[in-house]
Amino acid sequence: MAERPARSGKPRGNLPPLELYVPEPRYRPGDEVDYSHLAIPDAGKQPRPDEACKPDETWPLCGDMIRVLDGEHRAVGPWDPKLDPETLRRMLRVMALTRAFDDRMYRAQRQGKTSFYMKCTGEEATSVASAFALADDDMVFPSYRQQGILIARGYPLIEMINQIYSNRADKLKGRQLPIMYSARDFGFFSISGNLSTQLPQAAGWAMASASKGDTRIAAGWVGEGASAEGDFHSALTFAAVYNAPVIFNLVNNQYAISSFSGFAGAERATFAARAIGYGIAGLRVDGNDPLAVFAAVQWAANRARSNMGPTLIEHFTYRAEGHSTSDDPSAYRSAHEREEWPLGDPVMRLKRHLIALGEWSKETHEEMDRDVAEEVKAVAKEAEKNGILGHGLHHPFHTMFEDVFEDLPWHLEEQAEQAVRERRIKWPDWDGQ
Ligand SMILES: Cc1ncc(C[n+]2csc(CCOP(=O)(O)OP(=O)(O)O)c2C)c(N)n1
Repeated sequence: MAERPARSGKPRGNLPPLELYVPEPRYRPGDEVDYSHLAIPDAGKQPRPDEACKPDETWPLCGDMIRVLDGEHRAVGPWDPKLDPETLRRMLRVMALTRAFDDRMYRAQRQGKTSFYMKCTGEEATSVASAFALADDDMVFPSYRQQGILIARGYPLIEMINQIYSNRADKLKGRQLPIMYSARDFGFFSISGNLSTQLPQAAGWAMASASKGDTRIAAGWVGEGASAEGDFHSALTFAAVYNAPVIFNLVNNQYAISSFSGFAGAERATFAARAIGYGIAGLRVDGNDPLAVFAAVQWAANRARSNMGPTLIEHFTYRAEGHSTSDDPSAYRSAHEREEWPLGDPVMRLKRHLIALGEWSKETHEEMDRDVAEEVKAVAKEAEKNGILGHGLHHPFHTMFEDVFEDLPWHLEEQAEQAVRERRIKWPDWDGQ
């Protein structure tokens, strides 16, 4: 019989002591940045399998990177979605508007008009181009960095700003953290701050859609950090088992607040590669190439809509700014990362493509930038008339007890009773429930 291990915790014989590996980011503040270790394939070289292919036929695309825009700003290869110039210009405008919106709201936070904001700078393509590839009534389960989807779907900017200011006109009555929008009529599920909940919800909604014989599909978004949550894995399992018509978008922007992607497993395998273990299709796409993002999401949408099942798409991108207004990335990463990022900027890449096509110019671009900045400024001023942070309570205090339960549960009734009794709140018609 084999000898039982000693209990002392000391190394036995010549066995090496066990060790843990702790990932270490390549660059810290002040470091020079060299991204030559990243394999960035040439645009146009990735094969485009049939949308009805077996999941494991997508395996090569889980390690490769789908790219359409080449170094000369031309659209090349089998993934070129061949969008007409008008659609390209609309896409560019929505991305520019999203960026202008982010810039204005970031400043508004610094001016004390709201407590919180999160930008998606550099990642606009992952939401805007995706939204362009989906049908407007497909249901989306976004995370907090997909404001571009709402903007692409034409949701009024003023509603977004009212929500950010938690003011009188905020449809969510100040009950959600700023930027946690909810827009049922736009097929935009309420944003939850709890990471990764989006994916099981998207899988569940897609299963319901299929079981009702509907034609709408679902799409969810998570960051690479959030993919380390159990919910991510439950969602992929359910979707695989029931062949749910759903797209899982994993936005790998390299960071989860201050944790680099290595802590979510990026050093071991690509995030797209996880798809194959679940038996679903996987694609890895240059997330800063709007045409590649559009093409990948369109592929996955066609696949889901024709009952060929779910797809996991890894959007390889870079979070160009801080995690949120509460974050200072200069404390944990090199400032050179942004300028050295080898995949460029999605807005600039689409701009240059349109110019290369002869469908755009430097001047029209500058004019558009002025227009979108003016548009956001005017809407923000309008929204301010409904109030901003610090202008008192915009919703009567007692509304905190309303709208959640049809009948107030006993413990909340007790709290409401106490609040009224102690005159801490004014509740004009209170007579107990
Ligand atoms: C379940 C859960 N755990 C932790 C947090 C705190 N938190 C908020 S955002 C964030 C980072 C998420 O990073 P990632 O998923 O990569 O998305 P990104 O912010 O980069 O878009 C963390 C840890 C949370 N909101 N929910």
